[in-house]
Amino acid sequence: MKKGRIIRSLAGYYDILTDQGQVERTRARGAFRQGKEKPLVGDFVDYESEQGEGLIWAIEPRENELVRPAVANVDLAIIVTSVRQPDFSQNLLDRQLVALEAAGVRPVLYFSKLDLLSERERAAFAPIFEDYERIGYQVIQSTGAVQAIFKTVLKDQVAVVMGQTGAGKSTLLNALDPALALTTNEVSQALSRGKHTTRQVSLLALAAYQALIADTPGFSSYEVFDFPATELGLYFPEFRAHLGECQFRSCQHLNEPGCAIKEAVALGTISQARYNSYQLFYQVIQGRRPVYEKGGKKRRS
Ligand SMILES: Nc1nc2c(ncn2[C@@H]2O[C@H](COP(=O)(O)OP(=O)(O)OP(=O)(O)O)[C@@H](O)[C@H]2O)c(=O)[nH]1
Ligand SMILES: [Mg+2]
Ligand SMILES: [Zn+2]
Repeated sequence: MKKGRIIRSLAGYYDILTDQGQVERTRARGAFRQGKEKPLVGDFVDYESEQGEGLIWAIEPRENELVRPAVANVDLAIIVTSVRQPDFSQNLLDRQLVALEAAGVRPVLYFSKLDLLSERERAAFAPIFEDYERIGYQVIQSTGAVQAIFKTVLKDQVAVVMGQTGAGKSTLLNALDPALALTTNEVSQALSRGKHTTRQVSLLALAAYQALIADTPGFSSYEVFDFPATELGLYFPEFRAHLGECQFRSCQHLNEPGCAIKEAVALGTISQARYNSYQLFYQVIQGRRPVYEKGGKKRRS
């Protein structure tokens, strides 16, 4: 049995990077194809292969796992958010942040297309960037010294870029290493045809950064909340500092009296926009009805 790491999956085939730096193409054994557990890009696997034909036999336990994009065992995720084309959506950004916090993957925020803004428009974004920095997130702007900053951020890391279709994920990776030569596309075309320029997740070597990084297909909406509403507050890092300070131990920070979170919002130490996201996501999770599957197992829709 050999060991390696899945760096690409396409139409039932998995490309595995070996310790020797070679790539071997395999399939997954039947149990994986039928079962709930599926090999993911980033997985460490045990496999057999001979003359270009191989089978994955076992997946090693994962350190973490993202549903969207589908990757496992990453140290950090770069959320690529455009300020224009497509327009900035704080809702979409916060959804991705919550999903990453829940999965235990460290987020880094990259804002693209700042060059498309006038000076005045750019100034209007400054307080938004500061809010995220105050929470403790690293914020990188496309007009900054992008390569130098990412040299530090990515060193020895396994990372994934995620974000809306056309946000500029592949463009960023090409800027970090032109040798990648990833295909990028005009946003107008991509959005109007509902087309993704990047169609698969693949883990690429950024040699100059001693990093592996996954380019992924973008999305137009992001609906992944795989936990009960009562947990939501845990995935807003700026709330954590106040947990335990509310009058009621079970405070959900909505309408309860003596809520330390709402107090912090009133004082401005927690941003109103982030609190709005919290309220909205709470309703989204609560409004979701459990789906009963055959066998009486309960699953969230
Ligand atoms: N002006 C400007 N254009 C950018 C910037 N980043 C990306 N673009 C353009 O935005 C378009 C979409 O970029 P892509 O890199 O293909 O976007 P993507 O996120 O990889 O999109 P998908 O693969 O479809 O998910 C391309 O035309 C890029 O040239 C930027 O910082 N400034
Ligand atoms: Mg792309
Ligand atoms: Zn509270």
